[in-house]
Amino acid sequence: MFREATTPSPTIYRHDYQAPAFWIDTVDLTFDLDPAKTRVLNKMTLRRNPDVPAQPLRLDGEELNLARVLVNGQGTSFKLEGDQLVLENLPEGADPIALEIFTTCNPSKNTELMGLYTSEGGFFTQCEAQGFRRITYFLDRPDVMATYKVTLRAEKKAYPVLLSNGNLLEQGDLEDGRHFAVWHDPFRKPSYLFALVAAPLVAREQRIVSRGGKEHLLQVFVRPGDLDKTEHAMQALLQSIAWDEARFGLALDLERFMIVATSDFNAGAMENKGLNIFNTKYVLAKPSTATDDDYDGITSVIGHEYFHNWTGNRITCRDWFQLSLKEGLTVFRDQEFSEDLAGSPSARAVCRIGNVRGLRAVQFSEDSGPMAHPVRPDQYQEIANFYTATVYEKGAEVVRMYQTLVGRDGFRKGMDLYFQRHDGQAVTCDDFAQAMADANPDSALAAQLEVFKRWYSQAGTPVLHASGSYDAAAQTYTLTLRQSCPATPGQPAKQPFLIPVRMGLIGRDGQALPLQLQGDTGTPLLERVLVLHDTEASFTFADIPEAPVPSLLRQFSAPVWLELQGEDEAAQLHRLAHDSDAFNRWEAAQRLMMAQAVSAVQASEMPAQVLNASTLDALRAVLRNPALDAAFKQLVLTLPDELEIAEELDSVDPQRIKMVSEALCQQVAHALAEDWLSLYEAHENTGAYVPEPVSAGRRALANLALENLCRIARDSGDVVWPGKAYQRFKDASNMTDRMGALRALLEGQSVLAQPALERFHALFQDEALVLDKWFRLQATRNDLDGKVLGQVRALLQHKDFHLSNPNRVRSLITAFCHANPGAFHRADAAGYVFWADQVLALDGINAQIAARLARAMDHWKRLAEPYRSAAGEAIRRVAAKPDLSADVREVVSRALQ
Ligand code: 0A1
Ligand code: ZN
Repeated sequence: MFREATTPSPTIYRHDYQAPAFWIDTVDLTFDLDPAKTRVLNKMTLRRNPDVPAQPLRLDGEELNLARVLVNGQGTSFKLEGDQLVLENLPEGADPIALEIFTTCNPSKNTELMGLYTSEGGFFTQCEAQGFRRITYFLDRPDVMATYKVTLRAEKKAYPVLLSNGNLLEQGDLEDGRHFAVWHDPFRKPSYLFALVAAPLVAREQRIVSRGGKEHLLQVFVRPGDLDKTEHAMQALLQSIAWDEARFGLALDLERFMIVATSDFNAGAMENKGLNIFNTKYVLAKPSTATDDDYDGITSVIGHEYFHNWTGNRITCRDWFQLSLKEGLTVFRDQEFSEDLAGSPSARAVCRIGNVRGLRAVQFSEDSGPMAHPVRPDQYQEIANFYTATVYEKGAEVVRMYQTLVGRDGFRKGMDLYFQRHDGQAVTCDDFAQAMADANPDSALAAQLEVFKRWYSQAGTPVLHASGSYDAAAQTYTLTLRQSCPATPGQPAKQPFLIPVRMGLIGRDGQALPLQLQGDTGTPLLERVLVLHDTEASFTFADIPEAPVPSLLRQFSAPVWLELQGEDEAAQLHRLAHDSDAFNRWEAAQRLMMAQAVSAVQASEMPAQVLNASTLDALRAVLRNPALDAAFKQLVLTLPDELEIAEELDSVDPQRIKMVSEALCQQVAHALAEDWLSLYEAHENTGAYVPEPVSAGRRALANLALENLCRIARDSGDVVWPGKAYQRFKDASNMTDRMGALRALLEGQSVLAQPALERFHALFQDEALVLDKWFRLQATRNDLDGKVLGQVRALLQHKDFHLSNPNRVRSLITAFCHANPGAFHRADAAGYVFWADQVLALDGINAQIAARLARAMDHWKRLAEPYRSAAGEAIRRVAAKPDLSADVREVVSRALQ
């Protein structure tokens, strides 16, 4: 489908929100499903909104063929204005109005995968945020909530399963080999939660009885060959249901809860009421095809979509600027769910560290670039571009801060009040904040609610500057906290944020010192939460017998950069050795390594060694510490990567960073050689595969050790370790170990890497999700010989590569441009030429996927020459395309501003 040469898309502003002029109460949809021409009959009842001045009815529609419009059963005059259907002469006073609209659309040509589309012989829908308008004319906005009745008709043999939201009322056969199903969803919902599926699927089913004695049917629908990969998804769903009841008192409100997996999907999954539609990546798993990370991803996404049933569906968003109301809250809930499942304090910390790493890699980076926006954005051109790490992950940190400020019980009270007030409504982030504050009137949150709410309105990552001074005579320690926040697009100056700082003080012997704020009379605590709500504040602790080492921002209690002024390496080493907070212990190692990596990048000459001896000794001590878990050790020894190092620099030379990162990896491999050997031997065998944290940690550590042993072999010419890695690759009983061994061969630049890749392809050529891994591995491999771009180009021609499949595009093209900086940023500009070619090619197929790829250039202005000029040229070439999608146009024009 071709777009008109563009008039630039209008900007939508949050402050322009107006309630709709009409409400839609009921929708009765009938679909005659046909891939090339699907007929949609839409019968609605409407009424005027008495609170809004009288005006014509303007319905949204895109890519529709309009055949008929009837008002109260009669023909009527109408206009088509741009994408809107305008009805000016609706009868006055006689509510409700019966409106009937008949349209057709072409699902088989819908490569954008928004609205109704076909995939692998089935029909699927995706309506968030604005896909429903590609199905029928509608008030396609989240504050218009209706009840839906849906009749589906389709050929029975080709589409044996017919699903929509809610409860099945009726099904049966029709003439000519067709059949039908009628569904009714008793809950009022916005159009973005509508869904239908018609496809040749089979289901894993389970019946449960909830605490209240109600029966529910749970179903996971997949293609027939995939049924053996649905057990984990069903388990995760059962755990989600139990967790939401136990932790938040929120029960399943539907007789039937369905999950459907599809291989063609723009995002991870979608929380349509009672009919969640998932990317296969977040449903299908068995030990031979899925890694530990895949299993964890499934648990958290199944949880996420299920939790949306309350936070998103029962209470939804008034408008799309409030997206974080449902997304930030639901990400927080899925993170808590995963932590609660992980169990032990150490496994919880491993979860938290993983989430913080993700946040810093993606959201902090977003916040320092041209797409920086507040958690509640003020404007957008294309809402699809605002399903971001800021709205999701930073939004989740904001919700976490409520919990930190009011405590777990206070947070539960706030949630209870939120549902008491707003169940069934479409509301705003302010409504959530108010419920939290009102439920906790004596909290720091309630006292400073307006300051706290700046987290929603101000973009940018605040910097928390901390400095401490010890007064030996007075036996006091004074901690001074000061904050600043860099300018972001459209927001040159910021007001102070409310920053909860969870902290402790560590004595010389490594023990926690009791904390008594001067003038405070309560029992001293070993840990407390300080609240900074001004630009600067000082906190003095009494009865401190010796100069302590502060441990600040424990558990990463706020999404800020922490700068510890005047702190020496000894303090970092002390925290790494003794901090009772596992997060800060890990953080100490990261800071030590990062500081030395950054100075190696900035040094006029590349130093012989990146890390000093004391850091290496400390890392070795972590590896040898019997009290620490394998998973934690693996995280500590995961070195800062090229993207993380780049984030610390004002001027980025990607090739220089690549050299330093490579030197860092080689140094750690060699310096800890003995340990890698003994760790590998101690952890290589984890027994029968079970996806749970303890054995997963052992697998992760064994794989890291093997990678280091193969790196050592690369320098010494040893063939034993690559041989062992190849053997392990061949014999692996699970995908985690198989991928680990394959990665070790690639990192070790072994001659066995290529045969292993070929064997991997041959083994898994019928497993789409495994082929995605195969493409991704090759796109992200360490580019020591400068050949990766050529190989990626060649892979575009591979018979298994399809530009129309988002998972494949993300695995090859997006992974290369976003996650392999050393291969992408080439002095000859070939990476940028490739990027521009691919963005332009994808833009004609799927604008959302193209826009995501386009963001690989977000930070081009920080590149050193010659990269910067070449990158600018490539971006301008994309921007010059006249019929560019609104999605990509918004991204590239912001980048060029
Ligand atoms: N609400 C979903 C995310 C989602 C957003 C847009 C989509 O369309 C392309 C699909 C899914 C979630 O948070 O899981
Ligand atoms: Zn979500």
